[in-house]
Amino acid sequence: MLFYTENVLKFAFSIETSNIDVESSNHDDKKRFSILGVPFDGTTSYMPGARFGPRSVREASYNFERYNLILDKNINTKIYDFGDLEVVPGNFKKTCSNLKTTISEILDLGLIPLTIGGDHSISYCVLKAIDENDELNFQNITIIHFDAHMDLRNRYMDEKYSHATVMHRIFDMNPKEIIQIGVRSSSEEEAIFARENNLKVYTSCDVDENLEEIIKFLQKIEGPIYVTFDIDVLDPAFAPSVGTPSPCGLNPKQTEKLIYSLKNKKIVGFDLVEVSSNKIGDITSIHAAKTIYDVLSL
Ligand SMILES: [Mn+2]
Repeated sequence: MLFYTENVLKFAFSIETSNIDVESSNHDDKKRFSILGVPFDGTTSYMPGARFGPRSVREASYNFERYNLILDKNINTKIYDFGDLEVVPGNFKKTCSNLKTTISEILDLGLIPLTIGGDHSISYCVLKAIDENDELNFQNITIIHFDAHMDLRNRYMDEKYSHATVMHRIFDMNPKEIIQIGVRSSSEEEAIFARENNLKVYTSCDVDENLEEIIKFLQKIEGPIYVTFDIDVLDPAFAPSVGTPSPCGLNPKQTEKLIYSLKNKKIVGFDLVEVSSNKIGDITSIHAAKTIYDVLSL
């Protein structure tokens, strides 16, 4: 790339993907991220369009400065944007297989996968690759799940793999703990499942009333963390372009504080899903890009 040029098809701050050295991301000073878009919305049940998420979020990423004033820090980690996964529209199984293979390759390069969806079903495939990686012990990983929905159904419309079942599939893989934040919509069956299986659930009301307590809880987490962030955790006033909007959600100051509470934590992966913006300047994409920016700034 020439000086004074930028490639808006790649996330802001990313660098050339050629000549990546294989090295470990285990030490914070060597923290390096990959970005991969997954333009798949084959399991969406209400508002389709998450296939446009990766493109819209990348475009919106150019709104932000390399210097994060709030954290008094420059984004100086290496970020490689590999573009979008080759998906098979309408076919979760084939798309998931491609995604798992690609994430495995990214992990072998010693990069932390940062995935832009796509509907929420894709998070399972990213975590499946992490589960199969020899260097990461899945049973030690804490999953932090930002979402309006629990996504804990065992099956949804008789489908095992869906945006609505993804957290049940991840639970089945036996992570150390699942923490849900911002939820406000679930079936009774999901609420009972969460209770019986000791999932830590902070509803959107809990965030309103006890934000500082939740932040303290997150700061105490030990060991590796994977974050799956459904943009519909934000109130539809801030994120209207989503697959399944749900009112009375979080505001961006709250999610910002919650993400910043993960400073100094060992994040082994992050995904941001369900953005279905399809126009430049869409507020949902801007908040999604901001969230990724916050993670890159940590
Ligand atoms: Mn959701």
